[in-house]
Amino acid sequence: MDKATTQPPLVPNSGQPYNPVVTLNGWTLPWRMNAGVKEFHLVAEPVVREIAPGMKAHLWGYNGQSPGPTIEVVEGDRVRLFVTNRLPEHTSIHWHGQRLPNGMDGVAGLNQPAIGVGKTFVYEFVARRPGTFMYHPHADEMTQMAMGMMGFWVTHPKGKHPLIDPVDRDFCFLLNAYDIDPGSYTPKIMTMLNFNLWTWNSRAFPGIDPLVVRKNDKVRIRIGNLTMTNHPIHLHGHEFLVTGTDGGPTPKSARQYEVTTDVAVGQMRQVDFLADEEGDWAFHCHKSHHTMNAMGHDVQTLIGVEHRGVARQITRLIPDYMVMGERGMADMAEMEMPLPDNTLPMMTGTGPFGSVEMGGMFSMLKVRKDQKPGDYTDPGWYKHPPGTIAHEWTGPIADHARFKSDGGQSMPAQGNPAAREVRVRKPVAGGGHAH
Ligand SMILES: [Cu+2]
Repeated sequence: MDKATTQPPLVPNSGQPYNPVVTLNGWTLPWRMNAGVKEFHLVAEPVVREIAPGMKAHLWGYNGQSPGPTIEVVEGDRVRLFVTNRLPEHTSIHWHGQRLPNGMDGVAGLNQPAIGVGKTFVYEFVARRPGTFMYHPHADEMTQMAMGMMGFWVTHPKGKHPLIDPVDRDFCFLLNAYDIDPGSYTPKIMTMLNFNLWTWNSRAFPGIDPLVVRKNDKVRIRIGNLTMTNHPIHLHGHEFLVTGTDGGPTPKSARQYEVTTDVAVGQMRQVDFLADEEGDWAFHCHKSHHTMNAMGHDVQTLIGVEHRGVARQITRLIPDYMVMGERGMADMAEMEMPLPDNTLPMMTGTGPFGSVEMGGMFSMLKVRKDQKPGDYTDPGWYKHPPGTIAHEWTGPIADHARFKSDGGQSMPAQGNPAAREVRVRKPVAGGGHAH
């Protein structure tokens, strides 16, 4: 694998047949059959991951990438996994969600000795239940997860399953997050909650590929969360059923239609839907800070502040000074603000109607009637039928109902408007924020 784009599904050429998944901005790990055992080889090692065009991160991952490649097996398969450690410290792998012998569960110190630097360990077990799983280290976890060590695992059902319907397209990806200061490359591993890059498979919008489907395809999306917070994942234009969780397929009586499903930390969610509405449908985390990239989280709110005079004085001290947030943050997506090297704009992405003003955990479900079966290539922007786009109204407008608040539309100034206190921090060479 030599690129960060979504690879077509890996159709099995040995072992039991199944319908393979498509890993968003990722790929499936090939295996080798050895006397009826499926053998995989994962190599834990430092990697460089392009988060989106214009930004690369120095991460740790597997087989050259963070997250590692997806592992796909079939219920009942005997699986042998070689794990080689090329990290600067010891590691282990936990097979999150699997039924397996206790000594194969991968918790260093508890179930096995840690895998020392340069060593190879072997794990072996039968993939007993079909479902959606993950793998990640269970040794110096705080560091190794913050550095991007994780991967997806799908166990397909053996033959027909009463609770797992066949689908036309089956996507999977992991939710992950990093704290990488603007202008730098390595995540801050001590960060507990305040991450600044919210990613799917270690990619941020506009670096996340769209999920491309054919109209009337039955679509499945599997999502695993290895960040430190929950993510309400929201799909536009369709309703889906949560058909599977960490514990396997959801009983039919417990399924309900939703347009947002919360994926808590350490959880997996599998959703199914019929893609029967053509268009480019937003698909994203509903926490609005999670659809933004770094830079913006610490900017002061200046909506309603009249500070042109102050800005002129500051500009005399700092020629590059730029007022942000006075009219909202939409300017950020359009203005040519000088950014430190290796830094993504806070809000970005160009659509057919202008800036999308998004970042982080955002992509699109692209539904097209003329998309070929098995074709995952981006069809470009949706061509809307005439008369179906919201547009400017220039005709007469009738009086509209509204609440009349005290003070009209804005609060009257309080206190002495002449007194102002201003704090200025000069931008530092090589990064940092300008306030
Ligand atoms: Cu989120």
